[in-house]
Amino acid sequence: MSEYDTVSAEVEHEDEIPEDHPRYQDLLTRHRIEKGVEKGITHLQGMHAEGRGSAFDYLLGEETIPSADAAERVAAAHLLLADHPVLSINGNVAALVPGEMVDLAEAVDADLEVNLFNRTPERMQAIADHLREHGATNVKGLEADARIPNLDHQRAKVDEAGIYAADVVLVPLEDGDRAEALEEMGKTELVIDLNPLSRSPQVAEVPIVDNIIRAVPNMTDHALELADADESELRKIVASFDREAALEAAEERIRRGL
Ligand code: PTJ
Repeated sequence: MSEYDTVSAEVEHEDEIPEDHPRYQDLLTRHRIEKGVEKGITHLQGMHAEGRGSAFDYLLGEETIPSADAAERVAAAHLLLADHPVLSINGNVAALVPGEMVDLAEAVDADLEVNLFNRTPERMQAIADHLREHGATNVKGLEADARIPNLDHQRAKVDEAGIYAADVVLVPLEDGDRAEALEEMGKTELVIDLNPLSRSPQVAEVPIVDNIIRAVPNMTDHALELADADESELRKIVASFDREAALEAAEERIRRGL
């Protein structure tokens, strides 16, 4: 199939997208976001976010670059070392990688917490149900009995026993001010974002510049591989990470294809 062959926009199920299509991952991603909007999980703005991500992914070569793979291993080590790790879920994350987030949570013994920019009770419930359909047993975020300080919008609403109490938080696909506020609370932040210049990866302890569709399963693989590692080995992996170098490597790849 050539890059210019098309796939019908009327694809009902993702199995209908041919895996040998040169833009398979992009088509799959678009399809999942579209279904997410239809199911009331993903906000319409999530489509814009997806379009931005897709452009960066195209420039990255739609592959996990070596610096991102290294960051995913470091992120797995952080999650394994944490006392209380939490994986934050928004409408794009829920549509793109629901089962994969459940698998990662299981591998590192983390909580899943729904946290939305465009928060409505209906979307909160739809996302929690969607995660449960994909195997989640305990979904946090609906209580919203605590607030992230210095943040004056809906994303400040968190569970006291979840993100509020977490020491390590995975923050995928968002625009930055919550990432900054969480950092001010002293939490270790792991950020997945295809745009290395976005505020969230810029403030993250571990910026992961990769498509979430590839990043999350790869983090789970690293976590399973590191499951028997002792604490000193995990600490060595964490200490060896250079966040500036990881951001520069991603920017170089995007700007110059290097
Ligand atoms: O579900 P809600 O209500 O919480 O809203 C979620 C969105 C995504 C709409 C909201 O957080 C938002 O507007 O985010 P931004 O500001 O568009 O930022 C999203 C970031 O994610 C951008 O930097 C994109 O490049 C990046 N991104 C988009 N798709 C992917 C991605 N990064 C990794 N993998 C992707 N598939």
